[in-house]
Amino acid sequence: MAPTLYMLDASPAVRAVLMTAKAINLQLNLRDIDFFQKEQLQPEFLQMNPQHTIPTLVDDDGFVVWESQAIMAYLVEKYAKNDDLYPHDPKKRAIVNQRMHFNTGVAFFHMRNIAKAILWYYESRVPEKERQGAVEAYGFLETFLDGNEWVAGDFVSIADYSLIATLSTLNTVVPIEYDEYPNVVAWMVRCESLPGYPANKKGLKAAKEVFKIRMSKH
Ligand SMILES: N[C@@H](CCC(=O)N[C@@H](CS)C(=O)NCC(=O)O)C(=O)O
Repeated sequence: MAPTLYMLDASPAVRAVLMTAKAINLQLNLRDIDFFQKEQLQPEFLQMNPQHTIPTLVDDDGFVVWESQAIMAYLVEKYAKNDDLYPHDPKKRAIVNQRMHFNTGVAFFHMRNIAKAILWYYESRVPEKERQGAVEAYGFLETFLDGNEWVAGDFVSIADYSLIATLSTLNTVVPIEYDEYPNVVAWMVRCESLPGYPANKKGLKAAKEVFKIRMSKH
């Protein structure tokens, strides 16, 4: 039986997992979580993941793991035909991990705060502090991509899938200008041709719509 992914495809963290699964040709059993009904706070969900976040993965033997990048690493280790997306080479893996920690601690951190402000607290615009944080993240990524096609160097990794899920979503609320971040914009275009990228499209469109609707209501 396929692993089950608890999800909502507007979530960048979920889309990063969906792209990884597509890239390794892994079929997932998808289970939508209804945030409006606070399904993630129901006892059955909390029993699985007390941190009540999506994505959460349950493998066919009942093994549970959450945090998108932990899920992606697990899926590649267990189901991919090779280690291309998450190399075992210690130095390559260290850089992939660093980029993913950058996603969690910097880029996604601001994305989540912006989403919270607009979707949960009905703010009409991106809070200035978070906008500045997003712009700072773009600047860091611009330097990581100097002389590199992909975020961890000359190979596509799960860090690309994590970061493109976050950056493509951030871009809908804090636009990324080519003049200022040419490496980032060129990388984002390159990502669109990755085998997993189609799995980003539907949820990204949904996220963009929901931000637009909420921000125009003021
Ligand atoms: N660092 C986590 C972030 C997950 C996360 O923040 N998920 C949000 C949706 S994008 C969520 O589940 N929010 C509901 C909640 O916290 O109750 C990951 O990469 O999986």
